[in-house]
Amino acid sequence: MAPSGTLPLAAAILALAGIVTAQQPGTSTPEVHPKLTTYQCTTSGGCVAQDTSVVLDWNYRWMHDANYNSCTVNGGVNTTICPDEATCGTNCFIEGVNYTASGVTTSGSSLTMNQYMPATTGGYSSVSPRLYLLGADGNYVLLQLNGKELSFDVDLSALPCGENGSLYLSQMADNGGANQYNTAGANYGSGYCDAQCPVQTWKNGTLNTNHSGYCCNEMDILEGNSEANALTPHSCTATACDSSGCGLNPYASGFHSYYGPGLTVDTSKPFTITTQFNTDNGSPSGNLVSITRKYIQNGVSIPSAQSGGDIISSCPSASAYGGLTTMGKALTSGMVLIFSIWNDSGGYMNWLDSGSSGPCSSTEGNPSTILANNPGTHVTFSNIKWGDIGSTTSGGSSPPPPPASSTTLRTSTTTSKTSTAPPSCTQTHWGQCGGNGYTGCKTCASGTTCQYSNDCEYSMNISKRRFRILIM
Ligand SMILES: *[C@@H]1O[C@H](CO)[C@@H](O)[C@H](O)[C@H]1NC(C)=O
Ligand SMILES: *[C@@H]1O[C@H](CO)[C@@H](O)[C@H](O)[C@H]1NC(C)=O
Ligand SMILES: *[C@@H]1O[C@H](CO)[C@@H](O)[C@H](O)[C@H]1NC(C)=O
Ligand SMILES: *[C@@H]1O[C@H](CO)[C@@H](O)[C@H](O)[C@H]1NC(C)=O
Ligand SMILES: *[C@@H]1O[C@H](CO)[C@@H](O)[C@H](O)[C@H]1NC(C)=O
Ligand SMILES: *[C@@H]1O[C@H](CO)[C@@H](O)[C@H](O)[C@H]1NC(C)=O
Ligand SMILES: CC(=O)N[C@H]1CO[C@H](CO)[C@@H](O)[C@@H]1O
Repeated sequence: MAPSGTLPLAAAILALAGIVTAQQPGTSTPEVHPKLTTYQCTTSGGCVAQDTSVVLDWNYRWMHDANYNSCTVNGGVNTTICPDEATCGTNCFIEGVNYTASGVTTSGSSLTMNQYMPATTGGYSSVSPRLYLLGADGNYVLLQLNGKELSFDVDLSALPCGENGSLYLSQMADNGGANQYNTAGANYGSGYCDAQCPVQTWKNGTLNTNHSGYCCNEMDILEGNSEANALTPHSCTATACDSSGCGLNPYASGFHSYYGPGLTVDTSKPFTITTQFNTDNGSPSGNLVSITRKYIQNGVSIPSAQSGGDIISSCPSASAYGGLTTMGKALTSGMVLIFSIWNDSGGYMNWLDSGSSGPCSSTEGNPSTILANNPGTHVTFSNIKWGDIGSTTSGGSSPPPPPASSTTLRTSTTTSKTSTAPPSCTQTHWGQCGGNGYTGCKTCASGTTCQYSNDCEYSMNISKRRFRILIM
């Protein structure tokens, strides 16, 4: 039977964990963490499988008192049950979750997360899971990535405009903030923090009576969908963060034909993303000086869109927070690996994939549009590996050499857009407007811009979508 209400949360959780098979049916759920094999790699020893699993965030769970009354009400708490931290900790029990119903499935080294799941009442409900990587010891795995790299495969083909499939790091406590009021800790997904300093009902799993935020360093390795992606460090002090961050998004950098379905990084198929945290002395003890992004697809290494590589080597917006040096210290002490899938009913995820950030219209990220067209929208992360620089992938073979005439085309995109052309000409839609050695007309017809097309030509766009279909 359920433990009496006089037991502290500590004893209650232990009791729940010990008697899961004796719970009253339908009133509580055992917490069974889905296994997700990950790999730690060294240059000398190769990659070694880790006994890891994922745990769903604390806020997604049912918390109730001994009479099965919910401790939470409409975004806050029932103040009779939870007048203060100690009483709340004594009165409340937190439940396990059904991971399948929460949109989470794993198989070997692969994790799939769904935005929507069929509802028992018909239709769909938005489940939008957020998960943390848990070690066999019941604490979060702390990834120490300063001077190291992280690689994973991702399949974003089923994530349309408006979705945000994320794999990122936050500097959470490895025990989820477990204390005398919160003995469930990391095993029940407590302790979330990030660089938006979220104000949560529970802070570190303990009632947040004064509604204070919980700021921590956040390293967004991937926030993306099939149309756009961003790599963004967000450094923090104890009480404030670089909330906007200094992101790297190929589309926002002007490379409109680099990332997307059928493009150079073809998001209609899985690909590998490697992110390297480079230090000034090349070792994990050095200061973080740059972050490099690499892509491999079909075993072939994909050259960066920009000459010099996709690299973040300065972060002006973070100067008040110690910039990359702060992030390097967080990566040295260790950060928790987080997976999530989001939609955005307020802003339609325009910050990620619309306007100057991506090709999506400002409205197609409306969750009701996504639900109508893509109720099965999901993201799959697999083969997560971290360790010495160069140890997590075979590197990918070099791409075939491009035709000699196009070798420097990529770097000339910006030039072709901005260079002034003879004023007497106007190029027509789809006409060439730039490129290596091109000296012809570069003036765009009204309503069009000159955009990188492929390694052979540049052309005027009619519409972004038709333009992209043409070059596929
Ligand atoms: C709060 O909890 C008390 C005690 O279990 C219960 O009687 C009351 O109905 C709850 N209030 C709400 C708003 O759920
Ligand atoms: C978990 O949820 C899935 C999907 O809703 C359901 O099929 C399954 O029976 C549930 N498992 C348990 C143990 O209740
Ligand atoms: C993804 O986008 C949503 C909506 O803007 C945002 O709430 C969420 O924090 C983003 N993910 C990460 C990892 O920041
Ligand atoms: C969260 O808990 C950890 C571990 O107990 C602690 O180090 C950290 O200061 C706590 N953070 C907050 C904001 O309570
Ligand atoms: C909020 O409460 C916590 C713990 O009770 C305390 O450490 C913190 O200083 C408080 N913050 C504010 C802004 O009052
Ligand atoms: C061509 O692309 C530019 C930049 O993306 C956009 O502002 C313009 O509206 C497009 N032209 C047409 C006709 O769609
Ligand atoms: C965070 C967010 O905006 N989530 C929304 C996802 O879409 C569903 C509807 O499909 C909304 O209810 C959620 O609020």
